[in-house]
Amino acid sequence: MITNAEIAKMLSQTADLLEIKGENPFKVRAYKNAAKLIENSSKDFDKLVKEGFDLTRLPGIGKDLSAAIKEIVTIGKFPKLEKLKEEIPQGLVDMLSIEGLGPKRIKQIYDAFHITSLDELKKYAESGEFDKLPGFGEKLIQKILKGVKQLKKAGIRFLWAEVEEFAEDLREYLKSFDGIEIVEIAGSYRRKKETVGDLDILAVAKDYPKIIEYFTKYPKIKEIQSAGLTRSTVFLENDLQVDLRAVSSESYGAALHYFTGSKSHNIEIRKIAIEKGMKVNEYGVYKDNKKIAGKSEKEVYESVGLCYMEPEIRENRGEIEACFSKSLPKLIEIKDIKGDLNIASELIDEALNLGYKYVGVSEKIKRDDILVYKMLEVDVNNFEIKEDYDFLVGITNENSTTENILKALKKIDFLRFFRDIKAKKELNIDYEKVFNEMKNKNVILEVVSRPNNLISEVLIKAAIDKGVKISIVSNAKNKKELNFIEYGINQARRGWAETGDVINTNNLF
Ligand code: DGT
Ligand code: CA
Ligand code: CA
Repeated sequence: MITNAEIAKMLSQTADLLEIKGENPFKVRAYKNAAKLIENSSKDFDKLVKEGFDLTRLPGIGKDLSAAIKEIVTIGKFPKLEKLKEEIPQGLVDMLSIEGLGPKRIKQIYDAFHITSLDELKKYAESGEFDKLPGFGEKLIQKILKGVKQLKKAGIRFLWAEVEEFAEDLREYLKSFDGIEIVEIAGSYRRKKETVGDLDILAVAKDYPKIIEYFTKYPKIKEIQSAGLTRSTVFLENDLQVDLRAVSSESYGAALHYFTGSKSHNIEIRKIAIEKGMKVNEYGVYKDNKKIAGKSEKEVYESVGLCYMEPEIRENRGEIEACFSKSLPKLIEIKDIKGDLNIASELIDEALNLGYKYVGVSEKIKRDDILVYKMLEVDVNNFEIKEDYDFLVGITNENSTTENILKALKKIDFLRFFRDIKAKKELNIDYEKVFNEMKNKNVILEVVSRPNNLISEVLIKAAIDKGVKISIVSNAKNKKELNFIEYGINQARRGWAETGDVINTNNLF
């Protein structure tokens, strides 16, 4: 399912890129108009296409655009746009998101100086070169410089686990403010997303301006970008951006809902409210201009006829439909975990201390107080088994192919997928085929909890939907890393995992 907004965005991006390329202005205009038409239409274009509606009957939609829209709906992306993105230097595409720089000005700058990166853009803007260009005044140049700065910061994302310590320390700091009522960290941090762009903190306090002032005195702040009466943005020592908003307790629930996101979840909720003649914003839920909810999140959801949804699943991936069909998952929790099937052998005593009933290690060890399984790890690309084992764990690496994996699935009991989040590297395989075969052969998906190696929640969900079971493991090499399991659980929750989907929640294993 693709939304009108998403289709419109692809078409308008295509128009921008065509314009930067210097394409025929009529063509550019046609794409822009189509984007506007779709964005403002009350009809669902995804549905229109699927019902076989003849799009050329709409004003301004010719044969080419009709084919383009059909392609977008059918395959979820627009190949022409992908191709344009490949042709046009990334720097120029990035410049489009700078306020004040549209395709015309970007082309103007490119034609004059052949600039293709943000760094060059900054250099030229600072050196006064742009003064020579018609229409480039001091105000615009300052805007461009501010935009470059923001864009560069926006590019940095942190692993959730990397910001945890900072976030929790800051939470404690704010909680110690005199007169504080509530502190909550919303945004992607609350949704436990594997990476976090910035922190969005909400505070309810009797004295608004004073909490802002107190916040800006947090010792780990490197730079204060802004500090107003009710909101402030700062950068911490590690370059992490933090936004703080002071809100009233009357609208706390609405603010928490709004700033927890995700944006696309919020948009869907607002649509549902509108259908019922209501309005939802960060201050509350309104009907006939009267506020009917806002104090708690639960109230916000219920007032528009929806169920409360856990932050981890607020990604517009079917949670709203699941609420309507009463099939929302009851997400797994840390207390459900009964064992950890991937730890270093030296950690068995620690695991016992955690209350685990069984563990998996790489050696054969016999103990009376805890069940110890020998997990033999093999490279799926090529392996021979020469040892005894209890379970065989197939390990993939960057070069593993669908074929390698399908072959290995005949022998292995567990499968671990390669992923390096920071390096943006992951397997390029046919996951659907692999999950189907895992289900057939009863092979368990091993979810490694190392923050940089977490399998994506989308894949966890897809595997579970096929009936594949998962095992959440810490992969701990030392005592501290046994707690990594929390990250794996977060990701599994984002993948809609329930206790029954996770094998190491079971006592009898
Ligand atoms: P991040 O920081 O990139 O990891 O992701 P988020 O989800 O924390 O996003 P952020 O920090 O830009 O905004 C925090 C929340 O505020 C977001 O999840 C939803 C809400 N929000 C921000 N902008 C918009 C918007 O334009 N429309 C709506 N409906 N909600 C928004
Ligand atoms: Ca955020
Ligand atoms: Ca933010």
